[in-house]
Amino acid sequence: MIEVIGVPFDLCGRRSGARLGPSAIRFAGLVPGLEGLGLRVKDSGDLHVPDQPPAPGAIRNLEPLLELTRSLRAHVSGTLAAGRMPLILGGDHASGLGAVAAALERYGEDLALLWIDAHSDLNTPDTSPSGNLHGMPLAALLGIPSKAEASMNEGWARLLEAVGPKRLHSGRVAWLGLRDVDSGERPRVRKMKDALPITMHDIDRNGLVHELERLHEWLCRSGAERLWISFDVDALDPILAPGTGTAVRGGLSFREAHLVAELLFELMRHSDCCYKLTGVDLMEANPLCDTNNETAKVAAEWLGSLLGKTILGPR
Ligand SMILES: [Mn+2]
Repeated sequence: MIEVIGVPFDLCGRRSGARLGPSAIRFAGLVPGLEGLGLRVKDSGDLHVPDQPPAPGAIRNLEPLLELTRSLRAHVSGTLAAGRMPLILGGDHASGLGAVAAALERYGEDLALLWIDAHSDLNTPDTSPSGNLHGMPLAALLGIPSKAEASMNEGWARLLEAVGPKRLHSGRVAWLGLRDVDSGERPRVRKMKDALPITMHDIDRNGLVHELERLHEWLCRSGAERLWISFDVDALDPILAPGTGTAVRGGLSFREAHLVAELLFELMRHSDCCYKLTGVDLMEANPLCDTNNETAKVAAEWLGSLLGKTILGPR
């Protein structure tokens, strides 16, 4: 059973509008599409999110994110405990933090994270060029400390506390689609020797299938038995998916994106696959930047491919 949870929150991104993402993805036919694959889907609607930011503190809109992270973490803990697979619709990328935190709390070292994104999201308040928390969720999950001024560090520590007691191990993080990594993030990615950063350069150079095989082998070697996939629609090329606040050219094509989803499904459907899909989030779809809801349509179709849709039906 899949549980769809909308998180209409966009106070931690550069532009507002991603709060409309969950509706746009539902309008694109997500739920009937999944049901058409024979999957059981429970749509829990949208989580209540804080809509009015309080006076800005040292980190912009930290307070509403703290509240959201705690409530989403509690909700998704219940989803996982009930044996359902959470499918989170965002929202800016910070809005999914509580969901991955819930999986981390439940599975610990057994959890690996595939971060499909143009960005590495490894900033902390001291390295972020924009100060926007949507570029920091992975740093929060890893527990990377902030070395900024005291009030910022204190706010950051409160966010790490909201994530929970467990920290993601660097050997449990893979990226796919990287192409816009800030100068403060690059040394962090390089330092994470046991992580797997797959950049657009790697995909161009070696081919997507080769890179996915490398991902599969890395996952099996990691020992993690649970996989969470976080998909930021800015991983896609903006020609295909213009509806996002942080578009970066040179992203995955329509066919490449579907190949990622189809191959992951093919690998994970085998009972002897060493890892199992435990949750998915689909973030940063912003209908205010979109054309005819194209980005949400691609997102809904992509989720269909990840969960078993193929061109010629079941094999
Ligand atoms: Mn991104």
